[in-house]
Amino acid sequence: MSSNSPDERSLVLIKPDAVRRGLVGEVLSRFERKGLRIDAMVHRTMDAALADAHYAEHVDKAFYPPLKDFMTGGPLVALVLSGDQVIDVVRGLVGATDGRRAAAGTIRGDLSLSNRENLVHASDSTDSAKREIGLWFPELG
Ligand code: FUP
Repeated sequence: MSSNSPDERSLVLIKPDAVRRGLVGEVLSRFERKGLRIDAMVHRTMDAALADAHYAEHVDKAFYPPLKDFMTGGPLVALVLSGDQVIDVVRGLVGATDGRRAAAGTIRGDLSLSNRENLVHASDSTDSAKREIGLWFPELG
């Protein structure tokens, strides 16, 4: 990346469990205090088609039907974060997938006790980020 390239972007979802538990501010503040920028943000409910597209790599897995029910079962907050190495930085802040195993100090490690209701989604690569931002915020494409 050249010095005048724009910073990297990540697509983040503050999942329905976080909204239900009143943790949106807690999660957002961790990203803001780290120094990341919020480029876009929307409160919405994921429908079935968006769930299938967003989780394309998981649709055939046994855990997908309950995951889809959870993710479409209430409003969430979708955002685009930007900053230096934002994809890896956010994955570090979020922690391992299973909240029971995630390290203390991470969002999941501090606030989730579940492998499904784990509060946050964050893009895992630049290709995923591009694809996911296209799904959630096509106007940013
Ligand atoms: P992550 O990138 O950490 O969000 O994890 P994955 O892409 O591996 O999984 C996506 C989501 O599927 C997780 F956030 C939660 C859900 N999941 C389950 O419900 N059960 C599993 O065994 C694994 C993942």
